[in-house]
Amino acid sequence: LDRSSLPDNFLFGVASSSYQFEGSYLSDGKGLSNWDIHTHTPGKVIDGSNGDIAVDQYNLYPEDIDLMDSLGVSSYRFSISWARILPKFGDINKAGISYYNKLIDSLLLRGIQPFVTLVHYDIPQELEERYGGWLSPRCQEDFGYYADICFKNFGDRVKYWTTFNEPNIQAIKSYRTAHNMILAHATAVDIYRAKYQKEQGGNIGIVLDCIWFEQISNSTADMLAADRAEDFFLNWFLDPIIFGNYPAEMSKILGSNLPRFSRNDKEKLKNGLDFIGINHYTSEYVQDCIFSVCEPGTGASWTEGLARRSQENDGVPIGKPTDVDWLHIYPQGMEKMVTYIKKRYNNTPMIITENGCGQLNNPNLTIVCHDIERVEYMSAYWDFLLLAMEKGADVRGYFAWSLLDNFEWSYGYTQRYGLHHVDYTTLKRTPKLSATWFKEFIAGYKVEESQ
Ligand code: GCO
Repeated sequence: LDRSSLPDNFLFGVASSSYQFEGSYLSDGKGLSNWDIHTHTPGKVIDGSNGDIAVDQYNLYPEDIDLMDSLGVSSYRFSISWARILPKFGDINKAGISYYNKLIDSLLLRGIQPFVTLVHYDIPQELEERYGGWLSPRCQEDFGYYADICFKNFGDRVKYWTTFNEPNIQAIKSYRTAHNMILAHATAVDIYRAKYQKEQGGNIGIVLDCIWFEQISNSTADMLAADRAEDFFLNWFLDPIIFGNYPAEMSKILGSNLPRFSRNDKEKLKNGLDFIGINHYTSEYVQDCIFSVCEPGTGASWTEGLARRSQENDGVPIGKPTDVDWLHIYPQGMEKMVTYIKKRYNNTPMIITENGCGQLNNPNLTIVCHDIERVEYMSAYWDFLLLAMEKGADVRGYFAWSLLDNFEWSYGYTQRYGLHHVDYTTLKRTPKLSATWFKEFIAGYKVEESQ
């Protein structure tokens, strides 16, 4: 590893999200979120579980901050629960504001920068019921209203904001949803820039799921297909937010199935972020495919953009398989992904907002805590991240997913991503080998910096 390539003030962090961590889903005036309703619907989560308690960070945050302090991280990425701040539309819940104030102040006391996501999937159920959530353009104004409250109450201390976590996953089946989210992002960024940014001196960005698409052969057709796959997955969001419109190839293929931005929208959208948040875990192969097989316009499906995505080539997986079906260890993808984004978006500052590896549940604590695979994963991905940075990529931070094992959406508690093990009966946290590794890794950099 070449440690000299890291900039000053590089953020070393761990990441989390409100629904996956907080629990206390009815405490202190919180309203119900769409995820509260979703997980309480039978059949939606494979082990029938939910985030009612999750890992109880709402109550145990002081202990979790001790763990972060012991790791030596300089930042904590968490999301705010919109339904905790605005349980009923229009009315601010003071207890919700006060919870995040306590969390932020306790982090800062230990020298840990809060890095805040406004929406990490969970939104008030009320918005779903009133107009279908992100399916309606009405969400843009409501999101702006919520974002404004957050900037106003927390922005004196929060210097890193992101509007959405992985909207490209959330909107995967709907161009209309994506369109509304892109404009909602721009609405929040406008408010931040006009009212708060100068005085508060922070940065605002968005977090996308970034799968590296590797062309399956050297042919030009497959090369172009891999480009199209990225257009239909990542550039779908980043092009409008940075350049003011959807990727040209995407508009060409989808025609009138793709919503349009007005001239005003385009002006509002351009240069709409200060940094790009990259969640990178895995890579896939892409092969050119023909129209009749692909049925474009039906939503961002596995073969969209006339590009067939797969995890293997002739039966050989793209990287070492893990316990998680969609996650293969292909660390080269980190360098390729970062270099691709650097080139396409003129080296806009980038932050790795998530990187990590899942393990299946195992009742044996010793086995789960001896997570050699996660250590190998992180250290290999770091090698390739450093390579990209040595070649000039402007990467300003790295967050491991996650601080703790937690509620993994439709997989419930069957998959563990934590640097610390959580016993879901006692809620006891136990460091895994990867926690020790990350701590030593960060410490190595600190020693270097002070020499
Ligand atoms: C996501 C979220 C995380 C996940 C993590 C592991 O990617 O859906 O950002 O909440 O838990 O990525 O799958």
